[in-house]
Amino acid sequence: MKLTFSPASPFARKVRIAAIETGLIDKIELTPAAVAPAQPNEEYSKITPLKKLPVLILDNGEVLLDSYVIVEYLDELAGGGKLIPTSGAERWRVKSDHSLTQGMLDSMLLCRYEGMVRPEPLRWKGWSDDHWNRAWAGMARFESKPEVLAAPFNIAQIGLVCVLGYADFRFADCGWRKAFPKLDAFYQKMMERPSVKVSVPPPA
Ligand SMILES: N[C@@H](CCC(=O)N[C@@H](CS)C(=O)NCC(=O)O)C(=O)O
Repeated sequence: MKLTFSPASPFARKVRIAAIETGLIDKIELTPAAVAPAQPNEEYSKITPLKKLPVLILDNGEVLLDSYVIVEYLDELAGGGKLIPTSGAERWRVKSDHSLTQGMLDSMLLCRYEGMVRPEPLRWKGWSDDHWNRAWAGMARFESKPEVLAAPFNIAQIGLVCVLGYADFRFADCGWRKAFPKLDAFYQKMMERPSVKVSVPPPA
């Protein structure tokens, strides 16, 4: 299998961590891809009309998108229940928390594009502030849920690791560690896992 990949992408990082944790990383070739808003990439658009990474290209040529689906696929391929509880209330709690981290990453990425990619005269501060506030409110939600931070290792925690790592990477001055000490402790603990440590985005 091939995973379209950039070390800067928090979504690709999530899949990489999930692949390591499920023992499938050796079956996956990380294929570098570069995509950005307002930059056409016809070759890549043939792989996915959304022109986003990551996608997983299966050995039979089928293409799975997006990171939310890919990690579910890997979990099933590894026998199920490794990162996502297989049934019951906990399954839906973990999936919902995973969705929350997904939305936080979407908002943070929009802030990044708005603040650093969009030409300055076209920027809309109220809009990016709104998106930043969503990500921040998501962090506050997780800070108030110690049971989520202490649960058996799961995909929502991986998503949260990617949120916090992306905050360090692109919004280094945002002050999340001070504002959210439980998330800070959580991140430090997660960094003890080789999968998390090896996938920290390189300095920009
Ligand atoms: N929902 C997608 C989001 C993927 C995404 O936004 N990827 C970014 C890179 S981190 C991207 O491809 N951006 C290019 C663009 O939006 O033009 C997923 O979970 O995989």
